[in-house]
Amino acid sequence: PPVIHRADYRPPEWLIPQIALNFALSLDATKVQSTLKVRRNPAGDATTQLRLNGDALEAKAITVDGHPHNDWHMDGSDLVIDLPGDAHDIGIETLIDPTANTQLSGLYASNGLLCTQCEAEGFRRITFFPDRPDVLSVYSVRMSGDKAAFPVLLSNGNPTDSGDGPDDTHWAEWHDPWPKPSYLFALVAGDLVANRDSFTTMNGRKVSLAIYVRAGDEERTDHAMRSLIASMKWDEDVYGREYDLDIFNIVAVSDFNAGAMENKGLNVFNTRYILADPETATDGDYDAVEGVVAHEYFHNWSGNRVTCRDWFQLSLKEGFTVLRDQQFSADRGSPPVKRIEDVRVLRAAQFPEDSGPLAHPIRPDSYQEISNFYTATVYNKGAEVIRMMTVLTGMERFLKGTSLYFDRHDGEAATCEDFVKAIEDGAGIDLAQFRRWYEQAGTPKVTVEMAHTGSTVTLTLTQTMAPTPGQPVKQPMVIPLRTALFDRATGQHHGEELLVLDQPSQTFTFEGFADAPVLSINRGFSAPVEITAPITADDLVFLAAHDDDPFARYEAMQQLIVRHLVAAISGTMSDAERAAGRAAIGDAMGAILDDTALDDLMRGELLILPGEAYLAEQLTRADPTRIFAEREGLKRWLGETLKDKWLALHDRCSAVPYSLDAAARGARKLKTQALVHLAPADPAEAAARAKAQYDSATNMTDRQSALMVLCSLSVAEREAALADFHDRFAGNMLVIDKWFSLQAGSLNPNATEHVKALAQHPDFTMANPNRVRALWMAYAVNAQAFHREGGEGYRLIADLILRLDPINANVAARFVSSLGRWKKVDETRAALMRAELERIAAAPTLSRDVREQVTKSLE
Ligand code: HT7
Ligand code: ZN
Repeated sequence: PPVIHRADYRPPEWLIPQIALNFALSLDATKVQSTLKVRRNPAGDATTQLRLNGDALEAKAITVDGHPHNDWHMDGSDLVIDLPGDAHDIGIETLIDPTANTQLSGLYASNGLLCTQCEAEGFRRITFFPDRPDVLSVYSVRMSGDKAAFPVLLSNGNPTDSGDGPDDTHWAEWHDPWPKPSYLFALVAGDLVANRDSFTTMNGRKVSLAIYVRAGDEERTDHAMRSLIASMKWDEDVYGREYDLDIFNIVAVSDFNAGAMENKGLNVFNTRYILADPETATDGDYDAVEGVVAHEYFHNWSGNRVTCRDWFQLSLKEGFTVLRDQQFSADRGSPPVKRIEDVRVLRAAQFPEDSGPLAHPIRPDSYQEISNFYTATVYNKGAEVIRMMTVLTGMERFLKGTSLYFDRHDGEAATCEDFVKAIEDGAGIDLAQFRRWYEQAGTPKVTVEMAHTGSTVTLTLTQTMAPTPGQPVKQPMVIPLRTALFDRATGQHHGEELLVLDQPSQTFTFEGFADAPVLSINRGFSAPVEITAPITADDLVFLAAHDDDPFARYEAMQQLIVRHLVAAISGTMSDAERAAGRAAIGDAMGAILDDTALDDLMRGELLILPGEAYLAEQLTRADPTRIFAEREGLKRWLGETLKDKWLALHDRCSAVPYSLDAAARGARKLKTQALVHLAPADPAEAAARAKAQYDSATNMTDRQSALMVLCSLSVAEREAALADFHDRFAGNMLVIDKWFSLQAGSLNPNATEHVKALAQHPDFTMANPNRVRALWMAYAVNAQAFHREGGEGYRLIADLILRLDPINANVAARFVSSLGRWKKVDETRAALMRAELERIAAAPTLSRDVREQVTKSLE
């Protein structure tokens, strides 16, 4: 497959200032008549040919300036039309079958509903068009169809007219005044009901809001509506961004490849990120709904008003919008807890990407299939890179930069370089060297040495970065590290400083320390780097108890446990060292459990053990089942040693009534932590408590965590609870997804057998991405099951990829990275994983999506 290079960008040869689309809707044969106003681009290369992208389309009839036109040919799947002049009106008719569209890209059918997904290259599956984000057009849409099947007809912008047609049909017309790229086009037609509200903008525009769902689901949309209204207000208050149409519609669909889509004025969502009520959604689900609703809304400015010049600039909209949604959620809840959660996601999902075969910079240099670049690197590391700008400038100056960016590039298709330049100009900062964050893949490692002589402390910071595919040598990055030095005696520090490391190695000195201080570095996770620092276990215990930066407290606790587990996994630990390491962790956790000054949400964070993926990152190569066993062993030991505290905690928190406030959410989080630690230590006690919690649960958080614990145990209560859960929520797709993932992600030693049986369950289907992810993604990240001896887990995932690829290549390709981690595991497993990748590579037909990921994973 051809490789597309960032350096090869050329401006479009033709512009399409206007497009009129006419859809005659039907589930299996939708006729699309497209009329394009095309104008030669003075800035583009001269050509007499107009190339329009298509994918699985056939051109039925082509006109130029109203006359049938025969001077055209197909080049692969593209339509190439010979044009004599500089300005023409082109007419093209296509016929598409939405029901046959299992890829869920373009126009597809979902339970009788018609909807579109055009990012990144789905519009070319609807009609022939220059399907690239730097071609911006004003869209007028007319659609007609059966009134009973499609009572609701929606598109971008504002409704302009509607009426009845012949034979029980009706029609509607929509006009979007804002020029937009084709990836933001949307159409939805179906039988939907709306939850309606309104929002008045800062300049008095009254915006009608609607969230469309299937009848019966509308009661579960209030949280999404509250989140939308809060997002609209927050973007005005913080970034000065006002909404720009009279209506804002959201539609929730159950078949969707991703989380949601920011189409102009008509966001389309996976139901998972809209529907929430206490009985069916966990606290985590509530947060996810709030975050994704905000994310898509914020795209109205960071993505839609200012869009991307080409797909290499994806992080321009995604990294920035993730940062904006993270800032919003932090303001809505607890900033430190949100920061910890975001860092946990980065370490679990992005750090492994950066150290694996698919590593790429946040602005990639080349791709074969752009869908493969909607990654944690582009999204989450992209957000971290922009967050570092806020660390360097302060929020006030950063916002001057973003205002300049929005003003300067409003209505344009911009680049990451445009963004950086606007921050430089608006915030008054030089980001010349900082730009390397856009260029270089990999997670920098910073090693700290500390010396204390007289009253002077010297910190020597050294940065290194391992080679990544295509980048054997790295240049030094700009790494802003918020740092404090604590006096052991007073428990106070001498004021936080920002150390900016921009050389391979640099020394910083501090005066006024009679004794050697305790180092607290990368506070708030000010830079997305790995730190190795001379902080003893005692000092980590000190910081875990005393650091005034909540993130640093969490980090100290994590480091204390990471160091212990890494030594244990590496087999370099004596029994005495193991006992001493455990004792230090036990004491620190005991203190956290007893600390009355801590709120429960934060306490919950401090008690969570580092994840297996992050532990694996600390090791060059390791047996994943050993990581699992050591982590479980520590958990069991903590369960036994602190048993009375866990029991008391579970009792205390069980008495807190359900509400969505922070205290009640904190209590629920702690109940889970208590059960999780008790389960390996005293399975009978944990099972009894989990069963009682399950039976009396008034909400999904309590019910799900109790079921998770029961699921992990081989106890009689397990089967009964699973059967009850399935019966109780039969027909609720999102909750049945939980039923699948709880079993597939379970610590239960028989998880692989359970997964094989679940794949045959009547509720399982390969046609629904949520269901596929619920079963198979949960399994692929379940290390003890996926990596079990003999390679059965690898075979199951390879089989899945091969079967799913022809149905939904986009979703299939996302499973490849689990097999691509072979260099990080022991050699026996590595060989088995490689063999499965080779088996996939040898398949006679593979999508571009899977082929790219498999080929790169084998290199
Ligand atoms: N901008 C949206 C991306 C998206 C997507 C990408 C590939 C395939 C399907 C997709 N659906 C939505 C989501 C977002 O980041 O807001
Ligand atoms: Zn996004």
